Amino acid sequence: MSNVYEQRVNDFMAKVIAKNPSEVEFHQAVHEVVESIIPFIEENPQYKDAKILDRMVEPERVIMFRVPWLDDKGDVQVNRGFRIEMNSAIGPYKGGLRLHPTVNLGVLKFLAFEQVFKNSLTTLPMGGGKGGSDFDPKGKSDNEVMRFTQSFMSELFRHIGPNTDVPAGDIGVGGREIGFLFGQYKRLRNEFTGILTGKGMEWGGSLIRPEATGYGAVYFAQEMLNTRNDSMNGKIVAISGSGNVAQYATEKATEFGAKVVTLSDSSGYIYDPAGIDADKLAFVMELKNVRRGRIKEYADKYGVEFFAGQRPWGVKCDIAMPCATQNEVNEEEAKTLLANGCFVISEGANMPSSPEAIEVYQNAKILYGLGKAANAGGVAVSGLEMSQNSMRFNWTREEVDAKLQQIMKDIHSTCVKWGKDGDYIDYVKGANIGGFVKVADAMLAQGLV
Ligand code: NDP
Ligand code: 2IT
Repeated sequence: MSNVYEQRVNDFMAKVIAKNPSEVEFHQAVHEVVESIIPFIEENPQYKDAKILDRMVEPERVIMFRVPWLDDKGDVQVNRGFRIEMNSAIGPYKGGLRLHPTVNLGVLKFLAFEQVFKNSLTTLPMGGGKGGSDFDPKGKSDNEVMRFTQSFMSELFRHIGPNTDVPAGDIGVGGREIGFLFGQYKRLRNEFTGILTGKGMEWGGSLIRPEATGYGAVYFAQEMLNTRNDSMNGKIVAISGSGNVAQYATEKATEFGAKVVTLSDSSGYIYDPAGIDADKLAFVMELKNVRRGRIKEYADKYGVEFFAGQRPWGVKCDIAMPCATQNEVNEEEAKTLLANGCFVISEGANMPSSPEAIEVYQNAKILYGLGKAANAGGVAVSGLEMSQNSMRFNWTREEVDAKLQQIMKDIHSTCVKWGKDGDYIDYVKGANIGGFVKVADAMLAQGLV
């Protein structure tokens, strides 16, 4: 980047940091985007004159609220709830809810900001939002989770709606939580409408939504490999996490002939050099989704190694798929991955690579599919769930999967269109500019809002 652009980026970031002190994840997400966008808007002054970027880093609305609930002992607990309504230029706010003790305003603003670009890339009419709470679902009973989610929805319901804001799942929010949230909304409003996605099949859900993020991240990896006349077949894959995204990334990668050798949770990772086949994955799904146990049990059951307190990036692999959380790959780990032969990164998680790690990938010109492109399959199928709810109709598994595959191909093409530089495809630049243009043009058309 030229010195002039670098100065502009630094000036812009200084304002963002001064205005949003201590929101370090938000600064990181904005910095990555403005590095791509500032050179672009210098050449496209209509965006610069209308201060589109200054407007995009300011949420349209932030809702913060008290969530009191009773635990099983009868004691009062108090958590903080949030919904960040970031941008509605191209559709209703759309994005997940995260329940994790690390949730705070800065984390959710980073996620909501990323979501604006990601949703634009899907080609579907969805704005960007994110929400959640610092509630920790770990170790809580079903009844405690229900009481918490009912209290959370007792405030959130007045801010959402099928044409206003449509939340979904994220870390700590799966089918169980969406069910409780939906039930409470219906009770409060006396309305059966598509105000959440990720719903159960019996009550307005879409086939393939649970699978969509993980499958989509594998489809995106496959698209990247296609550009080098290569494929997933025969590749060794390291995956982090063992939740929704990691599980279905494992399933699809295995179906495509790859061998997935790691999974993890916040306690450590398992390394299974023989590969996590369908039977072993069924065990993981029961362990994580029903018994809500720890991944270490996999090592005990299958006699493989468990590495306590470590992340899986030291193993030999061709493809790495971080599917747990933000900043879970640092510079050293990125270097280790590359030294061990890894040449494809497809991010199921949001912002899992640190800025220094991204620099390592980019300098080495490996295939780096960043989260807002690679993991957009989840929200894309959420968009398809909204369409099906509006039509009061359901597509088949094959129909939804075909649409998901086409969307991932289209996202890849958008990244190539805006990010191709000679033989190299800069997916960061491609996804950021590709996501930006549609939202920015809509904002220009809608006047000063
Ligand atoms: P889940 O709650 O189903 O699983 C999360 C997994 O990540 C668990 O294995 C969890 O381990 C691990 N994890 C979470 N936080 C940490 C942490 N701080 N350190 C180490 N491990 C951690 O969530 P999802 O699979 O839905 O989400 C995973 C990632 O994918 C997130 O970044 C999310 O934003 C992103 N994403 C999700 C989409 C979706 O549709 N669900 C769509 C697009 C992106 P443990 O159980 O020990 O906490
Ligand atoms: O980060 C994400 O894209 C999600 N958690 C999914 C959002 C959604 O609305 O399906």
